[in-house]
Amino acid sequence: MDKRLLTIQDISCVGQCSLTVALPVISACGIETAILPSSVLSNHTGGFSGWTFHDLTEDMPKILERWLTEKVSFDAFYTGYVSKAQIPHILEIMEKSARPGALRIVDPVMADNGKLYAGFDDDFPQEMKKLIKGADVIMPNLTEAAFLLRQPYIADGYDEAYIEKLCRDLFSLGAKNVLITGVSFEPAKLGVAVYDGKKVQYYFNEKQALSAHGTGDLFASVVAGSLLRGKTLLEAASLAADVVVEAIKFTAGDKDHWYGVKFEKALPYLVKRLG
Ligand code: PXL
Repeated sequence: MDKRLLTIQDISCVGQCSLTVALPVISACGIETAILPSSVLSNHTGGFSGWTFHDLTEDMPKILERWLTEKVSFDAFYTGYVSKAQIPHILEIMEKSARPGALRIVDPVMADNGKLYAGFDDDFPQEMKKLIKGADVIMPNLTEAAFLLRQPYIADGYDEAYIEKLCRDLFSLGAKNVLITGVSFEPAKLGVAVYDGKKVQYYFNEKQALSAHGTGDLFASVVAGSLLRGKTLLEAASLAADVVVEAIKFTAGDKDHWYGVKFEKALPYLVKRLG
């Protein structure tokens, strides 16, 4: 039977993030992708002056009930931008519709650059720990890692010992593998740290001048799709970082395109790299 992944995150109708990235990217990886929209927004909340927000929490148990009647099941779950109230529903979905050995991939989307996103309460990071416990892979950025561990956010000037302690502390929240994004030990390089409970491994690229919205979702989607294609976590993370760099290169220089990255143009590169 072919692998089927369920991704749970919002539809930001415009803005190249969350489901409008995850669905095409994971599909391009050759993986059947089912979606459960957590909410529908007119546009994402990062840089626009406002947005509409339609919450879909109430639909979650009804959708699960239908799926169970139809015997729908999944080989993997990948969660992104969700609300506090949705976490118990998501846990139930993962429990009741998992195929044997199903992967739980959790991107604890909530914050960046030292700040929680608009609409997330201070207690959200502690609720997110419920999804992290039992996850196979978690992918916080440095801000999210700090919020989860109730530590101050350190933007730069840290060393390997700091990152390795973050990895161990996040691992002790109950995730089997930890992937930290946005790691940089020297100004010209940006990369990721991957920890499996034994050793921390790194992958770096040349740092791009443009820091764009939606790159976290692009990264996480490539990781999810590549893992289901049988890549190791370090291979998946390295490919995902390379795809993000490609997408940024297509976007840089277009001032009108401030709201996201042109990931569509990096899809042929992704497909080629996956073979
Ligand atoms: O890219 C993360 C994300 C997802 N969904 C919505 C967002 C954001 C980040 O701001 O606003 C609605």
